[in-house]
Amino acid sequence: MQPKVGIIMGSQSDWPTMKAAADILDELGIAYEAKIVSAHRTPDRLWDYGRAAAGRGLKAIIAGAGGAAHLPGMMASKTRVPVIGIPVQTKALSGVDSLYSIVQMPKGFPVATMAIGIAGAANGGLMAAAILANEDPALAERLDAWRAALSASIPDEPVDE
Ligand code: RP5
Repeated sequence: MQPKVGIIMGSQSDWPTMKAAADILDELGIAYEAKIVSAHRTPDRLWDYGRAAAGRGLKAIIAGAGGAAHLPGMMASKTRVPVIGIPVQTKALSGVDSLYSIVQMPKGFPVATMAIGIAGAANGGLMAAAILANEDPALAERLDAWRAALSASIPDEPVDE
């Protein structure tokens, strides 16, 4: 199936985080691809990916990186496909470095920045699903059902554990 969402990350070491986005897309039946595209180590790959993204039919790109996390912003500069940024949690600065690198985009090239780490990656998958659901009624129903199931799983009262 032609991928509708691109999941890209700066390194193999980002995959345990970014897999949370892939898991959500799997749950919702959304076709995606996952690629290692580093702003620093493979800049030509980044450029080629961004140049081709819209023409290949990608509707959203979920881009995760850690530390000096330039990947989401550089990708946003290269394509009009919406870029969702995932700040990967780092050892040195706990991902605050990643967050600041991704969120502080100059006017003109937005990156929809999620929370640091796995929760942010999962929300990135949900954000991509919401973007696609605007034009896909069947997906909209699946997303509504997913959200309703999450709400239903929350107990009314706490228990001693
Ligand atoms: C970034 O540097 C990557 O996104 C990763 O989060 C971080 C560390 O990469 P590795 O040294 O683990 O490959 O470019």
